[in-house]
Amino acid sequence: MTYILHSSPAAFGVRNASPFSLKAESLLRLAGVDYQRVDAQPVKGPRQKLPWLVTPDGETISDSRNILLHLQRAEGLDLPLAAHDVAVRRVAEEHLYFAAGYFRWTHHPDAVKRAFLGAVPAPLRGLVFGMVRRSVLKQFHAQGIGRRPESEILELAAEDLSALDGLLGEGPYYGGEELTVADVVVHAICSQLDGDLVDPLTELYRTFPGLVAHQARVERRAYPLAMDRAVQGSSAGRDSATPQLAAM
Ligand SMILES: N[C@@H](CCC(=O)N[C@@H](CS)C(=O)NCC(=O)O)C(=O)O
Repeated sequence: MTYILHSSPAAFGVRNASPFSLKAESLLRLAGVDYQRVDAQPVKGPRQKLPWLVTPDGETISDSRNILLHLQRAEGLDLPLAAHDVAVRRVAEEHLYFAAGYFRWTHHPDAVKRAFLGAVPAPLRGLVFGMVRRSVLKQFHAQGIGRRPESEILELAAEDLSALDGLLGEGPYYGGEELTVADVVVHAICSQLDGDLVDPLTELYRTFPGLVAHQARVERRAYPLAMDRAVQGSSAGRDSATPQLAAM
């Protein structure tokens, strides 16, 4: 009776290199259910996006929000909404996410290719990656972030981070003493900012010590075992070797 999470691999010092997949994985951990991770390509998913989840009954659930709803309904996941939960999630997932993606895909295409398309045979890899990258850059253009100079993207990201930091306040969580959905979402995005491939954003992110501490706090809640936290290069596990986690 195991869930199968189709998601990104661990890469760039992040346990799961897609924030939406990392969010889904944290939710599975917090729900306390058994799951296996499978590295997958978005194009194979029902909505051509990662993540998707196959339940022990064989039901396929796309979208991290639907995964949340399923775990709340079917597994009794007890994760309330913070007062400004939706606002926090939208800033993180519908804006800051694109800024992080922009730097990753424009500054580090070779590393992205290795991480996401390592399983594609070498002669085809460049071709496939070219197609995928063009489609991703088109999304950045359509969303708007891809039309801005980098200085402006950084200004907007600073606004996002400042808003997330302000709403967190003294914390320790967005729900005060209570862990909420917003915490899991912010952790998932900030873990990507803390990774290796979004350089100017990483520097910016680290000027928000409240968010950095929050990321580590949520990491400890969702991945409490020392071995769980050992992801090379991430602030959560800098002192440990890279483990093989789930299906990473
Ligand atoms: N709303 C979706 C967003 C999922 C999403 O954007 N996933 C990205 C990876 S982080 C993806 O699969 N992108 C591939 C593409 O757009 O082609 C969710 O919450 O699961």
